[in-house]
Amino acid sequence: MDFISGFVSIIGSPNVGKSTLLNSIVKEKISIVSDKAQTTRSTVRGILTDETSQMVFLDTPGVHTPKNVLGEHMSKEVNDALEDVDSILFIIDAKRGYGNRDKELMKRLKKQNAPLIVAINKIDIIEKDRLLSLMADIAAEGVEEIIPICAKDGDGVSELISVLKAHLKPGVMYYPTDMVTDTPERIIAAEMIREKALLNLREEVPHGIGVEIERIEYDEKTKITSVHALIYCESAGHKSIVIGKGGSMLKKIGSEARKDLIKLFGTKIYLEVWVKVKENWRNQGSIIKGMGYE
Ligand SMILES: Nc1nc2c(ncn2[C@@H]2O[C@H](COP(=O)(O)OP(=O)(O)OP(=O)(O)O)[C@@H](O)[C@H]2O)c(=O)[nH]1
Ligand SMILES: [Mg+2]
Repeated sequence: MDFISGFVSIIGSPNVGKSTLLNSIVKEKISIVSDKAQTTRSTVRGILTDETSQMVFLDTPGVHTPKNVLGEHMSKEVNDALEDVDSILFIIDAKRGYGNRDKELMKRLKKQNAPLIVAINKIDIIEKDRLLSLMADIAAEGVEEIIPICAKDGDGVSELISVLKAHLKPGVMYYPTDMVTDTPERIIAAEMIREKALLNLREEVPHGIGVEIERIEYDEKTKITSVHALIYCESAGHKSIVIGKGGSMLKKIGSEARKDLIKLFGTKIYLEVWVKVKENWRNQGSIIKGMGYE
């Protein structure tokens, strides 16, 4: 049998569980997840390889109307991910239902020249009747493959992978067999710190957070990896919230991030985080690029 391979774009509104699904597919945490909308800012590739096939999943930013240069970058990431893919996986949040934004997106995705598969996520928090009526609404759009899933627990994920596999064509192996993502460690480390900031901060503060890794150094003698990071925020007021009373918030973000970094690097971690104010940085191309969003 010929080796089969292909690219699958994971597309959907913000917060529907695209990144949770990617992590569940590759069984590793490569894309950050939070309860805030617009968590993912650049496409993350997840690679699933077995003896006969390779699938490259593209976890894209949630589709929304851009309000700044960073938002425009995110929209471009979505557009790029729709070019030259072998199938499109449209994720709908079962709890939120099939709303206007999803209907608009459906129109756009149906026009693409690739098979469209819909996964209804978060079925753990809705009633069966509601799921059935949601499936009927989507079937009425002419979509043939609709798969209910719970990305968080992994329910339905292997069925979904089988459906997507059926759309692969004979092709090359794009990445080495043991590779799970092509995101550099430096970027994953920055994202892990940003995730902890997103999880701990509220209202408009998290949206204005950016993380840059200044240096990563490994010391052979002590076997400690030192990670030097900068958290950018948009005002002095936000900075004092990020630091917290007596440094408590920054300490919490740092200690939660350190746990993920230990897993990522497989060593002990010394983490140093500084907070800097950069007003309006989400409209400054050079800073956005410095954070790896390009
Ligand atoms: N109950 C439930 N919650 C889920 C499920 N999948 C994801 N979530 C939650 O939904 C929220 C958003 O998840 P993400 O994976 O960050 O969503 P996303 O679509 O990548 O979001 P953006 O990157 O902002 O577009 C998080 O709080 C997840 O824990 C699920 O199957 N069930
Ligand atoms: Mg995401």
